[in-house]
Amino acid sequence: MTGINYAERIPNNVDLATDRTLQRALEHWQPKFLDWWRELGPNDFAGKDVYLRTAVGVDAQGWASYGYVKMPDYRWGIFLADQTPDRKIGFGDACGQPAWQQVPGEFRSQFRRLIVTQGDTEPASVEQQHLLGHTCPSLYDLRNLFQVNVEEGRHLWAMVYLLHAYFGRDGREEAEELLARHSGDADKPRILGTFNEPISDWLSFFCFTYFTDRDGKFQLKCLAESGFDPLARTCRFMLTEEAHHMFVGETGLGRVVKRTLEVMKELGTDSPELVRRAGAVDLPLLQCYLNFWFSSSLDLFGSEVSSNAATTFANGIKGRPDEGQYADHVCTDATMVIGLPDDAGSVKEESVSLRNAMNEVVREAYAKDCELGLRRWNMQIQRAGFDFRLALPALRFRRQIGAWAGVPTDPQGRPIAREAYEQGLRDWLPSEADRSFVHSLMQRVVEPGKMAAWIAPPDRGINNLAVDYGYVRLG
Ligand code: BYC
Repeated sequence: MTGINYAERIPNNVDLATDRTLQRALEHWQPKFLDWWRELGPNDFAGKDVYLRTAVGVDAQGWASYGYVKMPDYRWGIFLADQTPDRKIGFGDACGQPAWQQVPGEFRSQFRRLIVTQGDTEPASVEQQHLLGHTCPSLYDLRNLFQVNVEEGRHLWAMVYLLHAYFGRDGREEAEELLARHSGDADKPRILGTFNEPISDWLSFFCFTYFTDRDGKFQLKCLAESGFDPLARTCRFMLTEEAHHMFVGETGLGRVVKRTLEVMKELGTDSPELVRRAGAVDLPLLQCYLNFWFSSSLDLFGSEVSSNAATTFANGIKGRPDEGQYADHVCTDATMVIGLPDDAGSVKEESVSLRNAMNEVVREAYAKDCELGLRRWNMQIQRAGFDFRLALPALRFRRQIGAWAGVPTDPQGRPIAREAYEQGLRDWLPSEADRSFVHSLMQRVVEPGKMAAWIAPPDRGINNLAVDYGYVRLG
């Protein structure tokens, strides 16, 4: 089943042609998707050739081919990872029973809700990045933005396929709604908070692909464990594509740090003001951006104590990332100690059932993964001979969802007075002046191989090509 059929209107490896009703329904949705892409996808670049990768198989090796494509001609399709023969459900009350090939009726609405939430984030991110192409720091980066965008479009297809194939009329209606909600729309916003935040500069884009796409990685890993096999297989293949998005974020931020350190060395100072005057992103400013996007992305894991999370785990709907690494897959008796705010403005430790704490388990694993990049960047800073250290704020900082929502803490997670918090936010988050400074750096650079002054070139190009390759033909 690894081969993808590109002869059909909708490329797929699910034998779509054998189900005419489903095929027709998806072919009916396809032009609406294309209309949405033209309106809210990358603005103004529809006629340009972009050096993109396209999936040609679903096995981990050699799954992609590269070539110039005009984005509206990208072959969005339906690609599921190969079926694991005799796969068993790996967690929850049905642990050890055969995985489901259809949605069990009693879990239908829970599955629908998760698939819709997952699906909603994909077009949302494309909408958030609608205008970014105009201020690209290089052709290399422009191409990476577009690669991320077309693949988020494909991830939307992945969820729409599940809705159409397994949820009947409700599913078709939900698929329409995925194109009707829009990021930041006052009346019909996207479902999750972070996906309504504007991404109007490239520093935000790199933070988003570092932090928010990494939430994607963890949520997809949870769903890749699902007892509903088509969902698990879809997510497994999405994870293959997702890795590049996090690469864009990690290397993007690493290149910002590198350039800033070069400027600091040239100037012989770490003065933020002088670094800014020299046209680079000072490290305290980068720290503010990290604070903003990390704390926003933490909310995407839901509440620390969640009956939804307990139910989806118990029912075999959503597992933990890499569920196989745990010894206990049922977790009926296990507990977890969680720090919660108490009435006296302090922290109380509470032992809660592990099933109810599943969101926190995943959030903690995510935060650990986020640390890795910071360690690398701090090494760069240390090697350059500067004292500054970047740090992630605590999991409780600036939360809008869960037990810590609206509870004022400092970036170390210590509860503080509201006034001190409001005052502190001016230093901890990007201010209006910071954002306008970052916007002032966003000058478009499109000569092959050239980079904007605030970012270092990448170590290597795409698919073994040179950094100065013409990744997007703008002529
Ligand atoms: N903003 O018990 P609770 C990606 C809602 S990113 C607004 O606390 P639960 C990507 C929640 O929906 C991955 N609302 O949490 C990245 C619920 O509402 P309802 C996306 C929020 O349900 C970059 C209520 O609060 N995938 O792929 O255990 C680019 C109480 O819920 C938020 C998924 O998220 C929020 N931040 O878990 C492109 C996977 N957080 O239903 C793509 C699917 C919670 O009571 N989703 N709420 O009205 C899920 O697994 C779960 O829905 C959540 C929340 C993890 C989001």
